[in-house]
Amino acid sequence: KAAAAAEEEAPKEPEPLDYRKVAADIAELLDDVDYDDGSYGPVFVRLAWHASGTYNKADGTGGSNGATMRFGPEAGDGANAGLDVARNRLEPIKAKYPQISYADLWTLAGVVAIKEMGGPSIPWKAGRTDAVSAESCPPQGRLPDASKDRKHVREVFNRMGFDDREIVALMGAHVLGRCHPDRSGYHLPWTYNPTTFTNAYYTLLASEYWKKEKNWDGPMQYSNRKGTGDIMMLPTDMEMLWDRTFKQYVKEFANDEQVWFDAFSSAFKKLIELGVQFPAEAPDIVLE
Ligand code: ZEM
Repeated sequence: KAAAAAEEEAPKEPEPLDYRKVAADIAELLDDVDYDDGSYGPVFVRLAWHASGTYNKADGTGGSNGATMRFGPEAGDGANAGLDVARNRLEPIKAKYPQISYADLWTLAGVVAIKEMGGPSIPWKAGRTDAVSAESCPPQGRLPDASKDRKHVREVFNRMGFDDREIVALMGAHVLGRCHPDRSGYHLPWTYNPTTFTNAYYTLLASEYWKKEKNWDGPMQYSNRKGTGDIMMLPTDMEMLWDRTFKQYVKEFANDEQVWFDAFSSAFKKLIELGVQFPAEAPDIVLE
């Protein structure tokens, strides 16, 4: 009798997911002495950026919603080379919390990584859903090409809806991580502390003497002469210095790290929310 009564009870609503717990588990996955500079943080940030940076505000296609990088056309895009490392690292989190969408997981991982590496707490909210097939993949060629000039950089970021100051603010993420010859073809990190979120990208860009790197058979890039020639800038990074308007913002962010944290925080939040229709009740979660 008791068993029959229990059977008649309505199935329990699934517990709402505690995203702070998910975030804490992601944070545990960051450090690994055997990987790169000791942290998966930089590649998590690149994953969140590439998942989002395909957005086209003119027709609403692309963006983080859908997590379409799981599918062949986008996973195999040369621009995304190496991001399988980040996606695979996050699989145990998806296995532990099957309720979370990949689209939410990848963007949350970027936010957690920035916070854990000493950056701002970027408010994040849940509500992205996963696409079911490759048909939702955006066309290739929407992500920026590092060998190109300011015109290309503006075209790509204006297409997403970013202005000049937001472009320069986002670019400071290159304080993190490094280039990998087997991923992009470039090499070296941008800064001397590539797992710490500081405004060093701007201070180095503005203060070092940058020269085309000699004795390098990869794609043309810049390296510093004043230092030991062990940090780099991409051609698109140099445009931040060569374009008068971009350069004003480089100086602004080099002079005041807090001003940059604020500008980066709002631009990154905007980036990972492009094209997403969040449920009306979705609260912003701010990690401590
Ligand atoms: Zn990057 N980025 N990026 N970027 N990026 C690389 C690495 C990283 C450009 C680009 O071509 C490259 C933004 C903007 C732009 C990160 C974050 C953000 C690499 C090296 C290249 C070539 C990849 C490799 O070899 O592993 C271009 C052309 C950009 C705009 C014009 C924005 C915006 C970012 C975030 C807000 C990060 C964190 C990395 C380091 C990844 C790692 O694995 O260390």
